[in-house]
Amino acid sequence: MIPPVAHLEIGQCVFCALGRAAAILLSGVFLQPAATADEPRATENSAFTVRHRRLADLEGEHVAHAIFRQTTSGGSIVSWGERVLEWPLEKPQVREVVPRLNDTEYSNGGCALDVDGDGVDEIIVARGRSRSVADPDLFWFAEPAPNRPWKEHWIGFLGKGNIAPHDLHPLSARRPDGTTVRGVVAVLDRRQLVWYEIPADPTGPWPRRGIAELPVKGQSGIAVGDLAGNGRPDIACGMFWAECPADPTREAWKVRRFGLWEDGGWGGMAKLELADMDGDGRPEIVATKAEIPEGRLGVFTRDPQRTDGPWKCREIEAGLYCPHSLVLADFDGDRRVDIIVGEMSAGGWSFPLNPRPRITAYLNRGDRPFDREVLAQGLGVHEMGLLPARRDGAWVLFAADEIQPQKFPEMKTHLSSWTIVPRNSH
Ligand SMILES: [Ca+2]
Ligand SMILES: [Ca+2]
Ligand SMILES: [Ca+2]
Repeated sequence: MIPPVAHLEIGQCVFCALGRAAAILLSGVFLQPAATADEPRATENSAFTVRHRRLADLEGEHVAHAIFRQTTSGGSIVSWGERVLEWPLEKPQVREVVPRLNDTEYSNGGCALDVDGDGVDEIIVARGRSRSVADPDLFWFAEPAPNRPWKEHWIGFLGKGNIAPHDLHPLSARRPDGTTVRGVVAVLDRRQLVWYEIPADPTGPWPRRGIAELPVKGQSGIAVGDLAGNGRPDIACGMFWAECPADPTREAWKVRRFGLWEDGGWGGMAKLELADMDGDGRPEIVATKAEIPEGRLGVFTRDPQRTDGPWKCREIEAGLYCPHSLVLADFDGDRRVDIIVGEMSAGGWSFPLNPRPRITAYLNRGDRPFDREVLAQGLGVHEMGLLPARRDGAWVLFAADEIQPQKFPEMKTHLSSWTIVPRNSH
């Protein structure tokens, strides 16, 4: 049994729903000022106050990923690993929406996407055998009506072996005839970039297309955006990016390297996000070395004089432990995009336990060094997410840690949220 969620103070937040012109009023997770030992004490120099709330204790259950989903009533947090769970934001008590199935588990990579265009997000994720998600199939899961059991739809067989997508992301591109192709891009076996197109009848199999085999294995992390500056959705993965051609369904995608992180094969296992960090109108690639101790955080900027060469890397931090969480937004409201990074308690390989995993904000000060502030300490996070922006200027992060019971049987899974309130908003 999962204990019920602790008391939550329900607040109001406003955000733009996918594809909707009007903002929607959403009852959000807005937490009572119940400080825990996990939060560094705010000082008069702190940019934020932070309120932590444990949403669920899941004991030894494996949670690979938690994500925000747009629902009919506003939004929810959805997690997957051994099964699929959901916490509606207006009443954040856990619901099992897809039960366990025989010795199968769900992939790290997955996304929320409105597959059928009704304004409500479905979940797209792979399922395969055992914790390694071997021989995976890709599915989308839909809630047919509020509080009804979810329905499973098969998309396709991804392939044999331990190739489950570490990352999977929505991808939408225009064809030369003006029509739009919608679907998802996934990285298989940390090397193969493939995409699946939503067909006219999304309940049937989805056509699959290869995008590229990356030149080096061990690449992960996906971010999608216009990196070439021609309005098309390019795909960054690991230390490479694939340039979307004029006809994304018929022409070849060109793969280039943007970063030189190697680290004996670990450096390409990144977490990536895109944003215009310097305000020049072009996106940068923000990256962490997600899977290793001594992980780095850097901002990669394309050199307009060397369009084919590696991008300039501005290193922001070194010495992070498995920084497998990276979110970008203007957290302090000064119109510059800031960075929040979260560390894990234990990576998936032979590394020691991290006794004090941190969630750290890096506040963008333009040409001056980023201001650094530890927001929380003591609970690891993996694939941390961010709820949609609120009108009151506060932000809500949420995440579970990924336990490694084969090495550290005492590790337990928790789902938590952290409300961070900029001091200058009050
Ligand atoms: Ca939908
Ligand atoms: Ca820029
Ligand atoms: Ca800022």
